[in-house]
Amino acid sequence: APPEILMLRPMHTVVAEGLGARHTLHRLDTAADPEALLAEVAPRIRGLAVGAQTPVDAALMDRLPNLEIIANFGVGYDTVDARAAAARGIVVTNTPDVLTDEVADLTLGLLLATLRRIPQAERYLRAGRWPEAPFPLSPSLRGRRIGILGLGRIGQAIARRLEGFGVAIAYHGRSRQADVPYAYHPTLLGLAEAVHVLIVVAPGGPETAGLIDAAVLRALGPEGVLINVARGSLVDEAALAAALREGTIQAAGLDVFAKEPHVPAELIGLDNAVLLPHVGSASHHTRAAMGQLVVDNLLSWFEGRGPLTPVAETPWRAVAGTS
Ligand code: 8YV
Repeated sequence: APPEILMLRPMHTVVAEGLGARHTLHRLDTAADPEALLAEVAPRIRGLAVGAQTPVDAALMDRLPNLEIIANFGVGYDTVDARAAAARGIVVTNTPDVLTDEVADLTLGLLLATLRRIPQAERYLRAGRWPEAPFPLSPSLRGRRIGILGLGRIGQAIARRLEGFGVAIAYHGRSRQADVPYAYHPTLLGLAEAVHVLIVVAPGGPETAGLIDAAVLRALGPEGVLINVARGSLVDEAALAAALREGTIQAAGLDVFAKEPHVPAELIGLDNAVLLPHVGSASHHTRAAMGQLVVDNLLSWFEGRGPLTPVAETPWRAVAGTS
C-alpha cells in the first residue's frame, strides 16, 4: 500500500499535488470532522507535512506510533520539537537553501525601507501632503556599521549583499566562523555596542528567546536600528516598543512577531517602525520551491533514499548520489 501522509493545515498547492500521486494524503484542514479523521488514520500515518502554523509536539508524535518523518515547510522549525522526534527515531526535514536569496533580498528591502522611511514617504504622497511641503529628511545607510546576529546561510547572503552597499559588517553567533571577512564579536552586547544596525537572522526556539532585550537595545543606541527577519520570539517586544517610543533606538523593521498574526497595537502606533506580515520567503517562485522540497524529502524517504535536508537534531548518513 502507498505510504499514508498527514497534512494538518492548508499548505502550498505544490505539496498536495506532489504527494497525492504516489501517496495517500489525509488532510485535517479539509476534513468535516478532523478529530475523527485523526483517530481513524493515526495508526497508519508514516509521514507528516507541516507548516509553521501548527506546533508538532511530543503529544502529537505519540498519537502517531508509526510516524517516520516530519517534513517542515520553512527553514525555521522551532514549532517542531526536533529533540522529541530524535528520541523517537523520527526524521525532521526543513527547506534550507531554496529560500536563502529571497529572504536576503527582502531583508535588504526592509533595511532600506526602515532607514529611508520608504513606506512613510509613500503614505505621505498618497495622503496628498507633498504639495504642502517636501517629505522630511530621513536617516541613512551611509557610514553605518551593520551587525548580523546569526551568520548562517541567510546571514551570509545578507552580508554578501551588504558588501555591495559599501558598509562595514560585523557578526555574533555561537562561534567565530572561518573564511568570513567580517568582524566577530563574542557577545551580542558587544556587537550591539559596536554597530548602528542589528539584523536578526538567528533560529527561534527556547535557546534564543528574548535575546534582544532592553540592554541590547540601549547598547544599540539612539541612532540604532533593529531589523528582524528571523522569529519574533528573539525580541522582547514590550522593551522594543518602549525603546522606539522613547528614542532609545531610532527605528525598527520587523517581518516577524512573537504571536503571529497578532501584532502589538503599540508597535502599529509607532511611526518609526516598518512592519511586514512575515513575507520574507513569500514569493510565488520561492514558496513553490519550498513546497517542492517538502515533497522531494518525503518522496526520497519513502523510496528508501533517505531525507534530502534533515535538520541537525536528526542527522542522516549521506546517501550516495544525493548529496
Ligand atoms: C515560512 C519561514 O515560509 O522558512 C521559514 O523559517 O519563516 C518562512 O519562510 C513560514 O514559516 C511559513 O510556514
